[in-house]
Amino acid sequence: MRLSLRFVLPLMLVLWGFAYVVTPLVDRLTLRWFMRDLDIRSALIANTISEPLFDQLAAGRKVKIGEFFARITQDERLYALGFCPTTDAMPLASKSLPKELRCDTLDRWPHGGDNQLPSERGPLHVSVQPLANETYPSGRLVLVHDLGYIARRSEETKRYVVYFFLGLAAIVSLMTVVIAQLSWRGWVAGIRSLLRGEGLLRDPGAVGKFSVPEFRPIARDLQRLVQDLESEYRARDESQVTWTPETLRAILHGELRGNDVIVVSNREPYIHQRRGDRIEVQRPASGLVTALEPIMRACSGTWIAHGSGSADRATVDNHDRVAVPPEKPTYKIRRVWLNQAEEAGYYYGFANEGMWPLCHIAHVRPIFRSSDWGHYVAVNRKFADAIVAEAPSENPIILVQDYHFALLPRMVRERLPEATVITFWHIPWPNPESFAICPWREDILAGMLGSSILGFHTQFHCNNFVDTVDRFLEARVDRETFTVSLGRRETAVRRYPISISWPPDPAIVEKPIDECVAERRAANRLPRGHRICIGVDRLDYTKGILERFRAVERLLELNPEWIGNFSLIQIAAPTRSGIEEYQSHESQVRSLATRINERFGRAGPTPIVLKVEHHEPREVYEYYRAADCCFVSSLHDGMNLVAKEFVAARDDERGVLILSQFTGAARELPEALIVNPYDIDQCAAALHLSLIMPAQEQRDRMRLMRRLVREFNVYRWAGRMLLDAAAMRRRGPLANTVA
Ligand code: ADQ
Repeated sequence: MRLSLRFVLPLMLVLWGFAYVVTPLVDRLTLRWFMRDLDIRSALIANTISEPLFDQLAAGRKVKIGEFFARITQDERLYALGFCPTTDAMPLASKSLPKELRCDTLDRWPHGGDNQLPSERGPLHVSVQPLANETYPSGRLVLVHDLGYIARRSEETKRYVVYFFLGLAAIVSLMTVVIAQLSWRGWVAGIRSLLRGEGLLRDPGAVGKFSVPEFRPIARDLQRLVQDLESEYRARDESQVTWTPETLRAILHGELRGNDVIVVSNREPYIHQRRGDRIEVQRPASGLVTALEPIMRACSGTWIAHGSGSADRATVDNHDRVAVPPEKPTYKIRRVWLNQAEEAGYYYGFANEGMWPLCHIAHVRPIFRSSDWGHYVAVNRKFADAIVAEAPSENPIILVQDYHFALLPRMVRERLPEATVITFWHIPWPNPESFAICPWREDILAGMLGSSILGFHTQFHCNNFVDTVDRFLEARVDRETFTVSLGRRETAVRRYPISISWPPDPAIVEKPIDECVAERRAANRLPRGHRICIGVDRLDYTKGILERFRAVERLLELNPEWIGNFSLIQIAAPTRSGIEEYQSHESQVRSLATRINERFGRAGPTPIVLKVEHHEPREVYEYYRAADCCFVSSLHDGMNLVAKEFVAARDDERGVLILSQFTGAARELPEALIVNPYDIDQCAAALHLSLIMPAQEQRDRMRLMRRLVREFNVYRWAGRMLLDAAAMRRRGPLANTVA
């Protein structure tokens, strides 16, 4: 459409110009030229015939003059000829002389004028030339030319001009199209690359070869200048940017030229479950899914994940794909199927009994079985196959998620060397001594170093990773740029603190706070005025649920006024229940809750309300909005999104966040009451403080935390990674050319 407009518009413009401007102009010009020619010609004829004419007149042979004139007018253009010896005589003329031309009316035809005379055979031109001697001092010669040939020639000229202009129009239109294409693609890219110094560095197409060595220093300076300008611009720009799905889309389409993104994670964002003869869609309780789902909605593309739902196979197409979100599909899930042995070995075994406790250091021993490792390797390869099959090009952007896929980056790099692989590690990275106990530590590190960018939530985890590589691999570690080079590939290790989408979905925060408080109290049979603290976690031993309960117990010991007036509502999503350690943790959590409730809850509401079940986000947010405080007591947590969700839910700027110092979130939210979850007395004091904190102080703290979550939302998290990936892709060719 755009192309045809570019072509047709100039064409129409030129034709319009031809019809209304050029044609009349050409007509007027040619007529004037011909008139001038005819006057000159007439003067010439007059000169030529003056002598024979006067000879005839002197000899008195007036009759012969008619014949003489008739012979001359056999010429194609000269139509008639006449001579007026005096002003009142009859003209001596050829028979064709029009009757209107009489000797007494010749003054009407001034010399050099536009002397046209209409006739039956078309317009005629009249020229009156003085032709005198002593005998006829006022003699005049009348020459009548046929203007028909002018019209014929003018038509012919016009025809050629039409051809000329049509040709010109076609050329102009084509050139417009070509220039438009060139200017947007080639020229702009060319100028950009020249600005970056590429043009000076190498022959086009001859990657790695220098054609103009003497320009190299200039090119390098130019490059540095452009890089400085770019980073300055970006730094300035980022501080002013409001990060939204649109910003993210703009980055994707502008900086990355609309490249489709492939996300790979173990957990899928939508699970289809069979309930009787119905199929239900479930959203899993997972921080990773919470963070990445809004990104995929913004960017579209493909999300590759394990199809774990009982109705997952029934809902995919022939290519194992399903479009989601179900209410308004914007991207697709490509499901990878695992058999029971694979799931047991890769997911429950190596990932969750080995890597998870290894990285969290939460006093649960990692278990490493070689059979689990075998499945872990095989499943990583299976996902690598899926990525290669789904890749839309040779150099896609692949976002690999988490500790389930430590080997995947390298496997993908071997198959798609031009791909940009961004790996994000959602859990902590331990110190080298702790990591050292893993029997396959070198394989895991080398696998991760297949990434172009490796992201962690905090700088502390980046440092730990780089220290670990330095200790166990023959790799070059550059601590200034925070890059690791293994073989010929370089991996940038970067901090990207994850977050949640902002603003929160209006549908989950629409219910007024008062209603949320009333409904949640009623649902849990708690009286009016009863104070509530909320805990929201997967039922995982790293989340410090036992420590949280102990803090409640201590609060009631130290401040008995809260007995019967306060409850901790613990929403605990069942997780990894196939693992023994998790089963034992769940029973510990249940029995501790029972013991504390028996101790303090006999007379009225129990101090701990334990709800071991999955809740939909809307209900979780209602709890956040109904609570006086939210207690996050993780023993170790990469970030912890519950803390950020609680802040986002409190648009009334009330409520207190109690936050473990061992979460990544604690580094971003110092206005929370920061606690050591192992210090039970400190946690009890924080609980007490949260219940008596003045409204103004709650507001001051909440306002600062809300500002941070708004600015550093999940779109910024993804946007920063994609911008770094884009910069890396731009620098890629240069990195090979400049030593
Ligand atoms: P998780 O360990 O899953 O994430 P977290 O960041 O707290 O932990 O996210 C949990 C998510 O699940 C939240 O969105 C929460 O609302 C939801 N959720 C928890 N319990 C629920 C329940 N009972 N019902 C419904 N929803 C529930 C991992 C890392 C974290 C890191 C995230 C993201 O362990 O440190 O913050 O990835 O990178």
